[in-house]
Amino acid sequence: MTESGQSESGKALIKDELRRQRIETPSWAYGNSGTRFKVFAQQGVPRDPYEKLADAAQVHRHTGVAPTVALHIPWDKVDDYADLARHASDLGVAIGAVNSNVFQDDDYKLGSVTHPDPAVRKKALGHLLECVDIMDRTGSDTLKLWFSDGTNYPGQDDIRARQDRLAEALAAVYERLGEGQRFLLEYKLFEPAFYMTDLPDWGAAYAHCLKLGPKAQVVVDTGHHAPGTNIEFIVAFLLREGKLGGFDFNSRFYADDDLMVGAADPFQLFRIMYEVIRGGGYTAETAFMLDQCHNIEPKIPGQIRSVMNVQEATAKALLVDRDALAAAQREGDVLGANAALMDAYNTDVRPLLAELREEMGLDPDPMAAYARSGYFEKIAAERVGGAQAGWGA
Ligand code: RM4
Ligand code: MN
Repeated sequence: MTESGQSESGKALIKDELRRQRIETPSWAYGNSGTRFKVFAQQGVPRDPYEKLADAAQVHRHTGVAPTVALHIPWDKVDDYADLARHASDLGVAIGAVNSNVFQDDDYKLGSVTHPDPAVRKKALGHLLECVDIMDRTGSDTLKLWFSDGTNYPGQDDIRARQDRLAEALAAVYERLGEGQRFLLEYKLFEPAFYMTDLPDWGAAYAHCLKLGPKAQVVVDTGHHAPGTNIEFIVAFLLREGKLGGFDFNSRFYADDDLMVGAADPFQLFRIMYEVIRGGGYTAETAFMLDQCHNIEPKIPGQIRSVMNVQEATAKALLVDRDALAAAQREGDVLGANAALMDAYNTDVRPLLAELREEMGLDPDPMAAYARSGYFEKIAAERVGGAQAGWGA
């Protein structure tokens, strides 16, 4: 492709792959967010799920590859979900994964589905099942389960009993899934629990999913690991086992920073995308979702930039000369193999993506096109009054 030699037909194939990529944006990225110190309100922020979908539609309009929007319940609770789905479709998008939320209620102080009190566990399970009802009504095929469950102090609760309670709840949700529906189980090392988390890593999530069956898969949130974790290994492993359901993309410098994907470590994102492609995971089965918050930067452009970052990493991963890489690996040519990866990574794929966007009838520069569109000025003027949406609200 590279100006350095990729054939025109090779380039066309890469563009075809990029054209069919789908990246899901999260409804919560459009609302106000912040740290535990301060939420900085922004102008024009949506007041309800309908307005969030309208903002998400702008991201799709300018990138052409972001046609679905993840919901978070109860943040996106509405009276009529079929109506919300229709609204999405009128805007040219659709409802994606339904994210459950059993972490923002006083009852969940000591856990949700792992809580020592059966009444709290019942309430949490009720919410998860309600999320499947919402999937039925919106046509969503994916439920994303993240639990903040864990303990802060040694001895606080019984680690093993909590695993039993977790397994019981997961089995009940699995049972409730309909034809063509699945759940993605998310893990996270720590936070909000600081001593022990009930689903701290991919191994624990994998073991629970394996027991349940094919409708249970693991989702890798790139911000949920210890520093230095080799995430691409996890990706390769899970794909090989048929258990990688998708990604919550974001990037982090320290903890679960939820910054724009590809901002902190674009090389890591490239390595992940390479393993996805290598492992046959570049299909609709593997959900590429963003799970981000834009605390200080404008939100719609933050999402557009993130989508572009995923596209750039994907394009570079598609550029890897797999034959040359395999030959070098066979021959034990360490430097040659490393060079095959690095040549692709160091290629400037922006011209290729600009060309692709023009072929798709889009502006080659989505950031500039959005800025010129006047959408921000319009929402800033229109969305006055009412309560702005936010992840805490
Ligand atoms: C969690 C986790 C979930 C997301 C919430 C907002 O840390 O990443 O996927 O729904 O944050
Ligand atoms: Mn996540």
